[in-house]
Amino acid sequence: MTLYQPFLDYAIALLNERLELEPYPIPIGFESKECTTGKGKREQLVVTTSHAFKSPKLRQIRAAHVEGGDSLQVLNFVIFPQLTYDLPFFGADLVTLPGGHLIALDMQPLFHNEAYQKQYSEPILPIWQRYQEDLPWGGDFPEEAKAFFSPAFLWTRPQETKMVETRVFEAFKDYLQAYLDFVQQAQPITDSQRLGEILEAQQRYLNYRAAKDPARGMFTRLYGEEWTEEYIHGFLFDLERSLAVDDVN
Ligand code: DBV
Repeated sequence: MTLYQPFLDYAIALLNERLELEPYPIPIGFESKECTTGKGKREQLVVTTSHAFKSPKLRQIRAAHVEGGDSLQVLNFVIFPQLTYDLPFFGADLVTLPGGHLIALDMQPLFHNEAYQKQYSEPILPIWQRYQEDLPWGGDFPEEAKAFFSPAFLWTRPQETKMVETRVFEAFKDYLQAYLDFVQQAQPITDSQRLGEILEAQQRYLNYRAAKDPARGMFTRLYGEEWTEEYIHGFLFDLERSLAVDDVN
């Protein structure tokens, strides 16, 4: 069973349809990584594949897809806009572990002021509202992570896999389409103070995600510390590295 493959297929097809998509480099050795866990009857192959694209307004569109049987399925899908747009990040963390499903879906804001919320959260609230009955608030959430989410943050722990295949999939489609509407409308920022604020907000977000990546433990157990740290800093959250390269060139 690969629960999140239809999500990934849908996302790539929609991005291709709506954007001028180009490939984004995936470091050698990170396109696909496998290992086996467990012994005897419990032996299980775990495959992690990476997918990455860019478009004129989006610096990096990337997905990490972990497939390890019924009790380990993960799709972490994030879009990082170019630093010349004030667009939010598109963030999807779709996680299935032995303990159940955990779903995070949001347009993660750069700023928390009223004007920003009006532009990038309010239009999403009706979508968020449509899913509250079937996908209610998932409880327990790291306090320090709250700064990185919007009022339209969909955070839920569905009991049934069927709910993931139906309502979560619909919510994912709605959020991604709404995000691409924002992208379509976005105009480049030229004010140098505003550009500075955008860079700072992107760095704050990226540094937090790289430092606190909830998948660090899982990846370290599966593939070792060296591979995991390189995956996090060299691919999943690569803004610092890509800025450093720009400085040299
Ligand atoms: N999460 C990632 C990446 C993943 C990933 C890059 C490639 O950011 C997977 C994989 N998320 C993943 C896994 C778990 C979670 C959990 C494997 C389970 C960890 C475990 O239980 O061992 C939203 N994801 C979570 C949790 C949250 C999020 C709140 C619960 C864990 C916890 O309580 O800390 N997504 C996560 C988050 C941000 C985000 C904190 C912050 C900006 O975008």
